[in-house]
Amino acid sequence: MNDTIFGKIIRREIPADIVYENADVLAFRDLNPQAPVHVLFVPKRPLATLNDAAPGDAALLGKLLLGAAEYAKREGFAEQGYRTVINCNEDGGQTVFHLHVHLLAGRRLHWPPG
Ligand code: DGP
Repeated sequence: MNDTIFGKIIRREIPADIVYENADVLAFRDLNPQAPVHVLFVPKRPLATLNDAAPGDAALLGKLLLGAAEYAKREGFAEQGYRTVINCNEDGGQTVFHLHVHLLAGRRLHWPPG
């Protein structure tokens, strides 16, 4: 896949407010937050979209969600609640083509999102 701004963040070529990291996952605050907590969990090994994930990526996809839950517990808002979202392609509103999980928290989130 082509490189993206998230690849540059992973390689520390451009700055980001990194809040969580493990061997496979990096997480940093969204530049345009939609909630008091808005963090993006990205795989260090890039996939462009969820459509590009293969069965062999199942563990990596799970690690993104487990990372989000671990962060929520660590930061103390897991019990209060949060939302995880993956946008895919045009109708999903995806703008950066390096798969990422949005973690939103810190306010009551509306549903359906519209
Ligand atoms: P999506 O629309 O699902 O592709 O989400 C992309 C998000 O990435 C969007 O909420 C804004 C965020 N974003 C875009 N460029 C940057 C950047 O350079 N740094 C950070 N921290 N976030 C970015």
